[in-house]
Parts: sequence; structure tokens; C-alpha cells
Amino acid sequence: MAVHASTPVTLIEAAYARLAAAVSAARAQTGRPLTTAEKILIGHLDDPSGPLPERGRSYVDFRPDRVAMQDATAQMAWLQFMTAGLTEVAVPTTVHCDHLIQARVDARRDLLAALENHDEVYDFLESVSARYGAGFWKPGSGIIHQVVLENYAFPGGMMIGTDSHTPNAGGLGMVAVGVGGADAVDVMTGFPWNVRWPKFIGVHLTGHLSGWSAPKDVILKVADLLTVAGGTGAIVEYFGPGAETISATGKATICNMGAEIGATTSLFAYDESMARFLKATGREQMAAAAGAVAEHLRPDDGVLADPAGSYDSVIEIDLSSLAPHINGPHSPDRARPVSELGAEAAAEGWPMEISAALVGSCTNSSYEDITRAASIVSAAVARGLKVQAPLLVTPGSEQIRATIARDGLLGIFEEAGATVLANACGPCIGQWSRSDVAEGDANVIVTSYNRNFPKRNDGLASTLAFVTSPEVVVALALAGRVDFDPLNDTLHSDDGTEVHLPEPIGTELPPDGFDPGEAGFLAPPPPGERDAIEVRISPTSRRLQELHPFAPWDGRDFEGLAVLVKAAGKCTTDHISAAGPWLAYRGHLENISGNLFAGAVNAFGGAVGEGKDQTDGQVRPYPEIAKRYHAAGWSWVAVGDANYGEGSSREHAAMEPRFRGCVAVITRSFARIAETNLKKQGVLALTFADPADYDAIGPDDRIAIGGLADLAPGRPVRVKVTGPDGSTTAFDTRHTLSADQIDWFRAGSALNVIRSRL
Ligand code: MIC
Ligand code: SF4
Repeated sequence: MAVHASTPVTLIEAAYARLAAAVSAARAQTGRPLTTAEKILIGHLDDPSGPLPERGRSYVDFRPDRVAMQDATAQMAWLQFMTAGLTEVAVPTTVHCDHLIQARVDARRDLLAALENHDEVYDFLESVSARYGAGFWKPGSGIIHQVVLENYAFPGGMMIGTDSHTPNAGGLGMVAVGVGGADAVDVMTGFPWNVRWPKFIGVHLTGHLSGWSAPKDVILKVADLLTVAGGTGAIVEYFGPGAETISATGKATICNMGAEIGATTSLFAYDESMARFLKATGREQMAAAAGAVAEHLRPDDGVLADPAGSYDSVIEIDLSSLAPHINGPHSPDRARPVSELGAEAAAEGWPMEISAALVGSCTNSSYEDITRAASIVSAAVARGLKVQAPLLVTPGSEQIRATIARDGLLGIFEEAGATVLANACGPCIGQWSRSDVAEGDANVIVTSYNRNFPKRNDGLASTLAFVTSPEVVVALALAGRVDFDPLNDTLHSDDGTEVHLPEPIGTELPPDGFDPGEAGFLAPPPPGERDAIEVRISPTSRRLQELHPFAPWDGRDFEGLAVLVKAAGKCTTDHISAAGPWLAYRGHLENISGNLFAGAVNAFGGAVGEGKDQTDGQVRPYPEIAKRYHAAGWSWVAVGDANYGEGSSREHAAMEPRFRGCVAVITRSFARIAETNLKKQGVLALTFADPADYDAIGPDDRIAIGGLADLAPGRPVRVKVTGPDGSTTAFDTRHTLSADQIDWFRAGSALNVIRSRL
């Protein structure tokens, strides 16, 4: 397998040949028009011969074109891959070093510090990639999704990535899905990728954006309408005349943040904006190849004529009347127009002052984003205004950094006092060493990122984070306050002049082309030279630990299980397995288990991260209790509320419980990736048939899960709860295991099934 710094056009042409054949067969068979996403899915079916799968129900096997992994999730994926004993990856795979770089001082020094602090992990990722034939993007080369968009994404392709914002590539018309590492390992080992055939939500865009409204506002509005769970199990497809008015990078922003509504992925049909972006990034041949099959990369006319007949639901958005939005705090779907934030902040008692403003990330650092934000900053500075809050800029890739530096845009930010951070995730993932505020200091930050769960950016629960477009971030930074409406309010310069900020002006693509900057890609050596590469994992390492397969199910029903945690309210992956400082242990299952459920809110009393240890009745932090249950050989369950595990793709949120003895997680509902991750690791993911049964579980209860020998698709699983006084109650739970997936449970993990077949 040769892996390059870009997707070879031959691979794309082969994908298009399959697409054309599969789409005409499907159209003939179903006799109905097909959506863009349906066509791409059909074109990647492992077995395209059968009838079309049932939406929202059937599990199907796909053959994705690529796999991409970032450094924080790639470690666990590679550790799993290595246990399969293969010599190379079966599909083109790349690794991107972006999550581990901490934002402290500035790009150069932070990168140097990362190279020193994470050298063991970087060495491992570089050598393991070379050994097994994967491409390696060095630290500093950029954030996975931006690098993929600039180099690998192609219209009509299918990719899986071990990061929930992989759908960013939907901006180039690719079905790009965020998965846990175990899903990536399936594909890297040559097996198909198994996922439920989704439902399809159509978003009909009309009109065109103008003034302060940006592509970000489309997804902030969609999040408002659909909420954080509204996209679960669905692909969101944007269509209509408004879609063509949005640049490819703007489309990518919209698709990127589709992760926040739980969507499997989001995408746009192929159009001129994508062709322009492909050409600007040196992929003219790809644009020509896509143009030749354009009819397969957009919805059939019948879909456009009757959207309601083709999509499971349709949302209408008129871009011409879409106001700039700002969402938060605590949840990305808490939306309002920016003009209404001040009143809400006053009513809620939120601080008015902004403590930091952050622009960039994988969501919003395109040339267009940066030019729009820079146009505001330079106009403001020219009128004597200064930024009133620290302004941090994160370029999404080295190519973007070098280009905006060359074109004087970074200079505009720097002159205004901004700090330019490394081309990496940084503050977006809690890699932000901040000394200006401490835990307990209520403070507000505004970012152009996508997530805003508590503690997400700086690890402080007292920070209220709001997400919005880059241009609104800089406008608010200039005001220093959240009760500023850039459309209608004015600011005052030091000499008292009243300034009305002009509307942002952007340039879609760099007129002088992109500057690639410093080369960041390492191709794997040719096959003959790979065997000599040694992949070292020191047995005494704190950062990396060899994985041992989980034990198969012993064939007996579960009895006497303790309830480690019953989580109340939101229990995101950040609550289950926090990021920030814990990113250091993503390759060491035992050490990272030190964060297990540290952020979960105990339904019995509301304490965060602690509960009653059933071995001795003491109150202890959950990670410690889990460790003690593990040592005592106890099995246990975790109980959760709705949309359990929303947020990240990190499979640590499933592997840690599994490692510590969790056999089942019972919730009101799951986020898609979290549910799959649990299933893959051999943990039963059960949902209460009657959501009210959540209330039936008490702190000292013991749980029994019966009938497991008869586990079958669609058959409920009976759960019995025995109280400390011996009283019992029983209820049904549901699961979504298919027949194949039941084998994962029996074998102990999906990987054990693969190993037995190799
Ligand atoms: C995130 O945005 O939360 C992350 C960090 O990119 C994660 C991946 C991770 O936890 O490693 C994601 O979204 O999947
Ligand atoms: Fe990195 Fe943030 Fe993008 Fe996740 S959302 S990939 S942490 S920049």
C-alpha cells in the first residue's frame, strides 16, 4: 500500500467507476430517485447486489476509501492493530499529530515543548506508521480535518476517521464519518466497516448569506433546531440553491459541527465551489474526474422536486434572513442571535466581560474565515480601537498558516496584540495553559470552535464558553463584552470617536495560491524496508502500554453486579474520560483509567466524580472505586441518562470501563459512536425500554442481567434489580446488536473476532 501526501487520482477514478455502476443498479432496482448520500453509500457497499438496506435499522458493511487518525486516538487504534499480526494496513491510512500540542506561549515554543514532552508518543506513532505502511503528518503540520480537506478528501469518497469531526470532509462532498479506533482497525485489517444504514435529514438552503452572517450560523441554527441528539443515526444532507452560494470551506465548517447534533455525518453535493477549492489546492485532475461524474455526486432531480418524499425530514433555512448566532454556554445547541446575548447574560447573571477570544481550529480557519475576521480587526485598528480581551489565533494547518502569514493577515492579528498558536487543537481540546483565571472565577470566553461543554477549553468548570463565527469572535473581542451587537451597536476608541464596525469582507481563496509552508508529511518506506523498523513500547512507559485481548464472555448470565455510577444529566465523553492533561495517557489503558467517570454527576446527591464504594461503604472518586472493583474481581454496570457519551469519538470512554470490569452500560439513550465503541469492546449497551426505569436503580442495588445465551437481534434483555433489603424489581432493556455484533460480545471484543478470522 503506497500512501502519499494526497489521494492519487487513480484511486478516485476507481471509486467513481464503482459508484456509477452501483448507482444505476440501485436506481433500477428501487425505481425511485436517490439522494447524494445514498449514492455514495451505495457506491461503497461491500456487497452492492442486494436490496437497499432499511433506513435506521439494517446494519451494513462498507468499504471506505481511506482511514485518518489523530495522535490522541491513533495510539489505541495502533495498539489494537498490532495485536492482529499483519504486515501492513489494508487501505490508505494517515496519522496526524495535532491534539497533543499545548497552547502556552506561541506557536514556535509550544511546538518545541510538545516535541520534547511527547517524544515517546511521536516516536511510536512515526515508527508504527512507517512499519505498517501508513502516512505520517508531523506535529505542526496541522489539524487532521484541515489537512484531510486540503489533501485527501474528494467528492463522492468515503472515509472513516478516529475523531468525531471527521465529517468536516463533507464540505468536499465526501461521506466522512467519525468512529472509534476499533472501527478503524476493522478497515485497516481489511475487514469491512459495519454501521447502521442511516436516516436522511435534508436541509434545504435558499437565499444567500450576507453581512455578518456566515456559514457557521447555518450549523448554529441547525443545532438550535435539532438539538444535540437530533441528528443521531442520520446523515444530514444540505441542498437547494443556497448551498451553491457557500464556499467549500464554509461547507466544511457546517459539516464539521454536525458532530454536535450527533449526526453520522453531513455533506453537500458536488458543485463549483468544490471544484474551485480542489483546483486551488493543486487537485485539478480530481476536479475534472469529479466533474465527469457530477450526476452521481448530487441528488437526483426527483429528490429536488419532492424532498419530503426522499428525506426522512426536511429543514428549511433561508440564508438571506439568517442572523449571526452565538451558542452556549455548556451546550452547542443553546442558540440565540448574537443581538440577544446581552439580555440573556443579564438575566442569567453571566459575566458581561469577555476573558478570552479564540479564533481558528479545525472548524473555522479557512482563508475565507481568516480574511473576514482580519477585515474587521484591521478596520477597527485603523479607527483607533484595540482588542479588549486576549485574542488567540489557531491556524488549522501549516498551509493555511504559511498562506495567511505571506498575505499579511497574521500580521493584522499580531499588530492588534493577538497570539498566534501552533497549527494544532490547543485550547479547543483543553490543551491551554491559562493563568489569568482560576477554578471558581466565573468568566466568559468566545470561540470559533465547535464544542463548549464545561471544562472543555481550559479545564475550568467556571468558564462559560460560547461558540460563534470568527468574525463575531473578533467583534466581541474588540468590545470586550458579550452585550455588544456588531450589527447595531458602536464602540468608542481611546479618543472618544464612535466607531461602527464595517461588515466583514472575505476572500474565498488566496489570489496568489496556497503556500504549502514547511513540509510535514512522511511517506512510509517501501514494503521491503519496513520489516527492519522496530516499534518500541517500553514495559516501564507511563505513556504507552501493550494491549492484551479482553477475556471472552464465560457463557453465564451476569449476577450481583454493583452500580459503579448512575450519572445524572449530561454524561459526555468528557465526563467519562476527560481530555486536557489526560491526553498524555491515551496510549496507556491502565493509566488513563485514572480519569474514569471523574466528571460524571452522581445521581445520588449530585457530587461530581465520586460515589459510594460498595466494597466498604466509603465515598471515593469513581476511578478509584473502579480500580478497587477490578482488583477485587467484581463486575459492575454504569447507568446513564439521555444521549450518553455524546461528543468525542474516543474509545477510551468504552475501553476504560471494560478494562475495569464493566459488563453493561444502561442508559435512556446513547450517542452513536459511544454505543458502537461499547459494543466493539464487548460491553452490553442497553437502553431502558421504559425510560422511567432509570429511576428504579438505587445506589446500593445489585443488578442481574439474564437470558444472555439467547441474546438475539431485537430481543429485549431482562434486567433484575435487587435492593439492599432484598426487594426486587425487573424491567426490559433494548439493545441494537446485530447477529454479527453479538459475536463481538461473546468473543470479548470485535477485535477478538477479527483475530480469530485472520
Ligand atoms: C474532540 O474534539 O473532542 C476531540 C478531541 O477531537 C475528540 C477526539 C479525542 O477525544 O481524541 C473527538 O471529537 O473525537
Ligand atoms: Fe482538534 Fe478541536 Fe477540531 Fe477536535 S474539534 S479536532 S480538538 S480542533
